Amino acid sequence: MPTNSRRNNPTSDKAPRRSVIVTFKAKDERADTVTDKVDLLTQALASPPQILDAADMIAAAGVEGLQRVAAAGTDAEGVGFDVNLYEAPIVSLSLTEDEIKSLKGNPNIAAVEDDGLCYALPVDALVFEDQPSLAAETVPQGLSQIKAPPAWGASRGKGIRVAVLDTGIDWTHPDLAANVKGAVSFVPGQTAMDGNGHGTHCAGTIAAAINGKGVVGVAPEADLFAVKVLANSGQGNWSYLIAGLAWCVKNQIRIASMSLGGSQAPLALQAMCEAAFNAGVLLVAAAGNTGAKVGSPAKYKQVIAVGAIDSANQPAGFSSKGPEVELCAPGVAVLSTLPGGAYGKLNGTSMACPHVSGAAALAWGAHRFASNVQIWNLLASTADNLGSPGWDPIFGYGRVDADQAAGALTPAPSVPMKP
Ligand SMILES: [Ca+2]
Ligand SMILES: [Ca+2]
Repeated sequence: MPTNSRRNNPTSDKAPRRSVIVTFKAKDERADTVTDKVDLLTQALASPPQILDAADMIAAAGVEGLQRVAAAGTDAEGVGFDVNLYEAPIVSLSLTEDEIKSLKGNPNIAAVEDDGLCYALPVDALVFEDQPSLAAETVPQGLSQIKAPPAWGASRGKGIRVAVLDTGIDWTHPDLAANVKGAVSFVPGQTAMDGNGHGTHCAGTIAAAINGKGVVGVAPEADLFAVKVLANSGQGNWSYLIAGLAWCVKNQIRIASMSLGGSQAPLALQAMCEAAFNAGVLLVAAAGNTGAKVGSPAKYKQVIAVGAIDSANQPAGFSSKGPEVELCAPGVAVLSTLPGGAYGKLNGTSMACPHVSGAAALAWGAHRFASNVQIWNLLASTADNLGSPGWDPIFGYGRVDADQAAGALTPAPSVPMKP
């Protein structure tokens, strides 16, 4: 069980509840500048909410720990999360209409927004042909395309902490067991074990190990953390993602890989992304699979929006485009790991995103004292241009180039994040 279960009183009334995200004013701007925000909520509500401190959720470590602690997850429906960051004073919880109405008039509170759903972003079913060898390492085509293998002399991303905010990771997979260093679930009632396949696939693209069999990831010695914010169904609440990002900030995660998105995100998510970015986390997200507008969180300036290309460097038809696109990477027929020791190919900007996360881990492994902004500048300034010269709304600054990003001298030229 996570620690710091600050309120544990089951709600007793039967009025219908819905999940909301409450953003408090900055502490010095509140009517009550002293009381903790969870205590303010408790005072304002008839029935005390059950709130967990997002950052204090304990990640399991080691194989035994993963099996023991991650198996717990959060056990209750209706549990909320407290984000204790100055820039993002956010609490998510389930409330009745009367409670929502009363909080909207509370002088300590900036906004009460409806929670909503975000989604994993693969576009279709699995393909199981072209299984990798059990006797030799298979380098997926996309890795060659972004020039990851030539970078491995300089960096394999050793020890760089990468969080996969997704459906979990199968940490028993032979290609992932060595690199999954922790797992935590923000999905009530579900453990961080991947019951979907999406998170395990993304994790393999980032850091499948060099172990003489199966596949290899872009940064084969990076440390992976399964931060489960999507249920096994492939969808999750925005509040889980906000809590997962708060956990990343407090747990020294360098790169947050978000192969997920949606269209109606609360403003609290943007505040959380800004806070995480300002705290030094590099945020990478799938642009979206609608072929139209870039979704959230990719569209935020502080988040790298990654579009998808095929093996011939043509844009994938499903890849969302627009002024927010920052980089592109392979996202068609991407071979990676699947639960149960399996392998398969998936399509989607979900698959493009982890190529960039892995390249960022390689760059950080070669430039260990760089900031997230400097890593972004390395990735953007060395990207291989595709399409029209310079930035464009389909490929962004171009296809990520892991070899150049890891090998380039710092400081790299400053490149504006979009839009
Ligand atoms: Ca392998
Ligand atoms: Ca962006």
